[in-house]
Amino acid sequence: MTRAVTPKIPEPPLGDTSPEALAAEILSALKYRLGKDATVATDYDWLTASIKVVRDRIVDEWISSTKEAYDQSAKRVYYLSLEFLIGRLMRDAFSNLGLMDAMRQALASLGVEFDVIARLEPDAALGNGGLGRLAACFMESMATVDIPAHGYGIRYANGMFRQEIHDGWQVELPETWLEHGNPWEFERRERAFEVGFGGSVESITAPDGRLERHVWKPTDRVLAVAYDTPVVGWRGARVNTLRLWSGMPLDPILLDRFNAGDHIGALAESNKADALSRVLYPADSHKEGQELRLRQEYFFSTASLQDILQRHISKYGDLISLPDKAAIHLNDTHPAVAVPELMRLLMDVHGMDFDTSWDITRRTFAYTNHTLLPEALESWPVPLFERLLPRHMQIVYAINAEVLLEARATGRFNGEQISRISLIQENGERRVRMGNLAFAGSHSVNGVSALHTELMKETVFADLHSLYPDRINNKTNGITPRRWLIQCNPGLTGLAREAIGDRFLDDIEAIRELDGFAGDAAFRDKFAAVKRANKVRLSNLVAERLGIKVDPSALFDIQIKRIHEYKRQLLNIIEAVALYDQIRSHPEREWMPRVKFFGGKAAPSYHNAKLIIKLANDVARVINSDPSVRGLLKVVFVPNYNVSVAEILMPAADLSEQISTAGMEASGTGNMKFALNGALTIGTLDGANVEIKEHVGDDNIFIFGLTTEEVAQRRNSSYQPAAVIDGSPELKQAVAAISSGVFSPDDPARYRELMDGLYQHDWFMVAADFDSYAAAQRQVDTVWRDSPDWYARAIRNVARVGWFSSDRTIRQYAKEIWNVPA
Ligand code: 26V
Repeated sequence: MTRAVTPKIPEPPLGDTSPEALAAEILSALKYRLGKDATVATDYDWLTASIKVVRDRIVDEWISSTKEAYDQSAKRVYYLSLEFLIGRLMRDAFSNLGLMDAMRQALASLGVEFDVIARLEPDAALGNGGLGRLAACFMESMATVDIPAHGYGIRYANGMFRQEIHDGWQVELPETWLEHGNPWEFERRERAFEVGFGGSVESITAPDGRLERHVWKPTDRVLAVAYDTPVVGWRGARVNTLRLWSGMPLDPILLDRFNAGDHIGALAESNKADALSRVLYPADSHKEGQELRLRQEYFFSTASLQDILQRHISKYGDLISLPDKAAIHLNDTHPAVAVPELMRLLMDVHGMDFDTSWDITRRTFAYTNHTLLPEALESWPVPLFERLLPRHMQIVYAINAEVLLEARATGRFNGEQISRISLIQENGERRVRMGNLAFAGSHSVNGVSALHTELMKETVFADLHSLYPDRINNKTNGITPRRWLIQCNPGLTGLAREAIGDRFLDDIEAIRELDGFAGDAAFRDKFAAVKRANKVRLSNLVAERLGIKVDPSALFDIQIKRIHEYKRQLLNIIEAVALYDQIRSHPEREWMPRVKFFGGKAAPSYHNAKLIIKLANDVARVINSDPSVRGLLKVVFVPNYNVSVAEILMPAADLSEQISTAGMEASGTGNMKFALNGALTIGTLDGANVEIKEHVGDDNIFIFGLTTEEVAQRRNSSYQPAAVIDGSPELKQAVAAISSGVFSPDDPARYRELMDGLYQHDWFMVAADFDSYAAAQRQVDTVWRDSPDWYARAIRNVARVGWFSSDRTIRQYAKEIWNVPA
């Protein structure tokens, strides 16, 4: 007799998602994973248990996403980035899986408030700014548009520093985000690769005297161990992997000796393995040429490549098909050493010849450039490169010979041009140019906005572009609408759903349908109410944390980004000072109340950036406490700007400050986040502002200042800032006030040099753009006064910037660079 087998009913991918079931699982996680019960659980325990419950649900889809890609022999994308500025993951994962409401209820039934534990989750701040945040948006979008992708980076024990403001000055403190463990990650002890440094290269010759191959014999060796974090796409579409490497000594007994180190410089000289993954270099577009940085770059590049090659070989047997099955993306030049490393692995380990290896390498890599600032273009002194990576130095020379041969063969380049194409900078100290190396080793080189891409062709890469005219292409940046609208602005999301339905949740460009509501008075009122609620939330936070009272009905004018002279926070502060002066000298005029918010970190070694932070705080103190201002102007510096702080500031903004010197901001992505949340932009024709203007329309953005060409012209034709300053009474007055110590009575000379810099060279054209900026600000006031008109413009901004979604950007990368379906 045969027994009837009850067919197994397949579980829905997420299992039972009722609040009751989730509550039971949370209790069980608390008990069996943390060894606690509800009576003794701390808020951190509830957080950890909740994450574990949701992570469990993710694992099935994760395994199946990975397996499916394997079974279908799908081409995979490998995104190599030294930075992933992720922020918190809980809201992201819960919301993308559609578990937000159920988890909220489940926790409430256990007496736990979701928002309270959500605030305890530390930000994963493994990045400095735009470049790192872009990598995080890309990871989420790749999972959303269903691309099998792996991010590769470093699991820094200390990510971006925590900024405190002491007496107006930035103080940097280490951020220990792993203090309470990281419930998202899976440690993969077995996924470990050896990484070598230093030593020498041996040439092996065949019996007939022919050179057979090179063998690198490194002296220092460490292990790179993988830690995996699942990345969930929208509606759980796919779960990809972010694999971060951690340094470990080859010999585990050494571990005890590793706990003492503290300072980057001291650690760099030692061969302590965990130094490699201890700190993120806290510099953004600012030179920090340290040996440890190059070690970090090689460490994560080789570990990632070894991992990729091992996966490829286990599936396909050999490496000839690598370019058909793997697209390896270099996020800036930080992983550019992967180019000679792949060459080394192909030639020295897998026995291929140079030509085949070079062909495979170039067809596999693609490179994105994120900045044209000369001081941020990476290059390494040849002696350092040679000492740490002697075999790679040889390979770089060999690649260079190949490239220069090709260039000379065209007969189109003179000596000067050839020297600019060279991977080695020869004048002065000899250095390896990482940009040229990445360019030469890739089949695609892209910029991050239309303007930036054109400037790449005309400036840094002009000669390489002439040699390889098909290589440079544009991929305008984007942001993930899940984090930057749906999660951070539930009020606006709800309002949009009411008005146009849910389609925009899956296809953000459908938010365009809101455009028709700009003329609808009832909708505008609701929109204004949502904005106000977001401003109230920010006001409460500022009152609580900084003791500053701001009026939510004032115009919220916000500039948040890394502090850098080219981003021109100084222009904004000087305008605040000028406005302060105007308000006091013309009390009869009808001033529109405004709050100027600033936020951002300065590189610890960047003197002027730190001074600008102090100035913002000094100006804030004076203006905020002056009764003659009658509350019409307030200045607030929000400390420790990070992803989570941005999530509160973006939805509360009326005005977005994007005021970099034209030609200097590669793209900007904050500009997109603000517009999507209903702020109007005041900005220069720089980076993606140009394209934002095209999308929102000239009437819905405030453009001012010199164009890129005009900046270049001025710089070339003896720009005289002193004459400009003397010719602008408002500017002159403001500069004089700052310079003479009005805002720094305790140290009147504090800003003398900073202001003298404006008089003497003003490289960033603060003076040249001041009058135009101030006029644009008064235009802002005029529009703000007509509130219905303002909100109509704000609604049009929301409706028209769906294109700046990282889903769109990623689809373009997929189609035009990686050749993968999306
Ligand atoms: C450079 C350096 C050089 C010294 C060591 C540390 C370090 C770290 C990062 C960088 C590169 C900074 C480049 C960067 O973040 N660029 C930004 O990229 C954004 C995304 O494409 C873009 O929106 C911003 O305009 C651009 O400034």
